[in-house]
Amino acid sequence: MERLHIAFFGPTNSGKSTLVNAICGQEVSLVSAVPGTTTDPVRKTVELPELGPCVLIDTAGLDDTGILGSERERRSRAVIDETDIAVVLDAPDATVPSGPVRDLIATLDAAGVPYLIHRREDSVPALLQRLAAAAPREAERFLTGGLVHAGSSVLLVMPQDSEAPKGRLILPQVQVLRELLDRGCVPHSCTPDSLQDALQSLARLPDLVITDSQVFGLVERSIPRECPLTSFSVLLAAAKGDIHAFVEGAGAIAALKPGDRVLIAEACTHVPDTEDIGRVKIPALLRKRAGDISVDIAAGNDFPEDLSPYSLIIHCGACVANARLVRSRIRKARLAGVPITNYGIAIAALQGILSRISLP
Ligand SMILES: Nc1nc2c(ncn2[C@@H]2O[C@H](COP(=O)(O)OP(=O)(O)O)[C@@H](O)[C@H]2O)c(=O)[nH]1
Ligand code: SF4
Ligand SMILES: [Mg+2]
Repeated sequence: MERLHIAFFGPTNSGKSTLVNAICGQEVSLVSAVPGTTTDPVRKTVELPELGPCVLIDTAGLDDTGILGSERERRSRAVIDETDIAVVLDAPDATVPSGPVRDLIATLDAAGVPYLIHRREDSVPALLQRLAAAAPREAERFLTGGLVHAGSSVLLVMPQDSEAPKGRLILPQVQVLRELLDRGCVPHSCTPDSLQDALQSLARLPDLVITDSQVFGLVERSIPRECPLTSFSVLLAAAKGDIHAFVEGAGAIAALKPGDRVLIAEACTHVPDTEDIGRVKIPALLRKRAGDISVDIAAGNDFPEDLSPYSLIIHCGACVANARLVRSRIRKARLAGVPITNYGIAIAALQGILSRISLP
């Protein structure tokens, strides 16, 4: 289940950090009467009885230059992209919303982010109740959607190469595995090297094969045509974002030509390694297809304001981000008229096997 992202916005010293701390019942952010104590957004993962699993995001104060001012405010504004619901505070003496708060509200409205106004005299339990009533809740969806049912035999192909973290599986693999168990399916797993052995050990063909997208082509060639095939990133793309927008966006790969610019957008700032899918593998595949294209990387919050230079945006699987963030980026891409796809879909398109993929 996705954590509800609740962000707290307001002028400096309006009491954002105090409120976040009161909700958590512990010191999360440094509270001080000195303006500007909270410089970077501070995230706190909490489980609230009224709201379930949440991420509370305490932001830097809006100052008199409004939300378009400093770098610090730019970072606060990037928070809007991942906000499911905002809590807006104002200066204690404000009787009508101050200029920066009006700007903020206009920005939230434009981004389609619901918000509540909180005043100092309002109690924390009352705020939590209002949040619970107003928070957008997505119907709980399965990553594997209609691709499986109770009793389905599912083969998971999971390379454990140098990119795989030592001693554990990555989150999408763990999530899918857990979901299959919850749904009464029978998951089997192997690495690409042991795929043939795995198939032979099964009494019948699996009802579904889910592979890491990096070895999609190899797996596709190794399993019978009638065996449904998808990838972890396709399942995640469908849960986080808009699979149809991504499939449509992947159509732009065929039109790429030398000199075009492609943006690789990553939702987090992980430390890339020599086999990094977004920084190494996808650019290599694109250049093999389209010649000398240039590739820009935007990590974490550095998603560019101006998307017009790009012929295509390829977003990561967003494993540690929420659906709201990916959807707001899809929205920005649409507004700029730039096609957007994601890693899993792009790789499948580059390998000419997009039509082979079963969508959840
Ligand atoms: N009286 C009163 N003081 C508050 C309240 N909330 C915050 N403050 C005080 O206002 C100052 C700024 O609070 P802080 O939470 O750091 O504001 P932020 O800049 O918006 O994060 C601190 O001295 C707090 O103790 C409140 O509800 N009532
Ligand atoms: S959020 Fe994106 S860039 Fe970060 S680890 Fe997950 S898929 Fe990779
Ligand atoms: Mg603060």
